[in-house]
Amino acid sequence: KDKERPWVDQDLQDDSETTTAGGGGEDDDWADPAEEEDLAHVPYAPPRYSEESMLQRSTDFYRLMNQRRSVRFLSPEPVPRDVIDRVIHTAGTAPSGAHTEPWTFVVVSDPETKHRIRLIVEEEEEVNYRQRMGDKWVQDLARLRTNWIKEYLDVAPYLILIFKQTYGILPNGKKKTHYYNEISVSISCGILLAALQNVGLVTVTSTPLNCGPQLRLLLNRPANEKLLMLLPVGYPAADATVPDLKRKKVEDIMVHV
Ligand code: IYR
Repeated sequence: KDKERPWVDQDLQDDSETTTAGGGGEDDDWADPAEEEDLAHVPYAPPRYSEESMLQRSTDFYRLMNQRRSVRFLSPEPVPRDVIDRVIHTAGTAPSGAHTEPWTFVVVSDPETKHRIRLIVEEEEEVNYRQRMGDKWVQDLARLRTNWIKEYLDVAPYLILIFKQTYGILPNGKKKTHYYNEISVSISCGILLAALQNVGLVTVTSTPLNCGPQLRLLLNRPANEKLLMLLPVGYPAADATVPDLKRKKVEDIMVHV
């Protein structure tokens, strides 16, 4: 029987684990909280801005982020590796349940590995579009002109695969509970998207249905890691297009009580 796990968001279907797959885990595989060291608390005083400056900065950041679009046509032009490293460093500043930092960012630039990823994703996505998604879902996407052919998986200079760690493994081999790991890693993905936008790179938030286990094995990731998102990253192709979507007005997404 499932143990009670009140930190797992039922709506998110978060599958935080407290036992090994198959339910064979023993309670003594899990770390005792008493093993954690004491933690100092230190003063914190981030910068404070004038109200005028706050308004300007909030508008500047809105304008930057409002230019972000999901781009499916990428340029093969190389991107500095240091920029990718720093953008991922930034994603790792996200808050996480009990500061467990339950994320792994796998950066793929090797053309052979990118191609293997493409073959896995396209094979599954063809089944998704033809069968698993159903007519309604496929029709809802028709105007976005997406399909199972994912050229960007070969073309993009980098693929970033974001894995959530459903539990951690301490140096002594014991398991550590990763509270709210799905929403924690989702927040880090949001920060990653903002960091990419900030340097003029583009991506598309792809969530390849049914590809997680094969991609995990291809990339030699351990069983506690589950694929959450796959981001092809690069400059947009010179002839890139995007659907002419509009965003909701702030009045339509906000209620003030
Ligand atoms: N994962 C598929 C299908 C897809 C689903 C949604 I919801 C989208 O907004 C876009 C695509 C794909 O990547 O094509």
